[in-house]
Amino acid sequence: MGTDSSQPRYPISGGQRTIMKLMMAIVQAADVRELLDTLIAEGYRATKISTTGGFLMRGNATILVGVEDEQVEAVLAILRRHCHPRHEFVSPVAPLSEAAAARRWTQPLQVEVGGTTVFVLNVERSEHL
Ligand code: 2BA
Ligand code: 2BA
Repeated sequence: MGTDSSQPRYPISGGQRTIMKLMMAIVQAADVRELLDTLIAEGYRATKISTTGGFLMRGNATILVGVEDEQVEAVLAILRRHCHPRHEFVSPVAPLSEAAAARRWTQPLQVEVGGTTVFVLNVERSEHL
């Protein structure tokens, strides 16, 4: 990674933090553990929110990582490494969303889920209070 993970990525004490981007990554449940372990081992801070995919209505996770601008690419590289695309078969009797169910499938449908969908948002201000 070329960074020294023994150094904090931003001041640990209270006050204003230098986070400039909030990365929101929607990841499959199977990838969460390894991904979080790696992020923390590499010295990033992260928060996991349990979420549900609107189409398949299956549990997934949204990982929030607040970082400095120049760390975005490194976190994307970690996400690429740990979030694996998988093919899922969706049975017509599965509890799909109403919109999906309205298509009235009679055959199992194959969808490719992930690796991950990532949103990178600008952060106006970040405080540790
Ligand atoms: P789900 O909404 O449960 O979608 C699971 C997978 O089903 C998707 O994988 C995609 O392959 C397929 N799919 C979703 N909507 C579809 C549709 N209207 N028609 C046909 N196939 C459809 P991914 O695209 O990899 O998305 C995985 C999960 O990431 C999604 O779960 C959702 O929770 C989230 N996600 C993806 N794109 C998003 C977005 N633009 N905004 C918010 N969440 C998103
Ligand atoms: P705090 O820094 O007050 O963070 C509390 C919780 O806020 C974190 O829980 C995490 O869920 C979220 N959080 C903080 N900064 C974040 C960021 N940049 N991006 C996304 N989420 C963020 P935990 O991860 O369980 O951490 C609990 C406490 O452990 C932290 O309190 C901090 O005092 C300490 N800590 C966390 N990571 C550390 C590290 N790498 N080195 C030393 N101490 C750490």
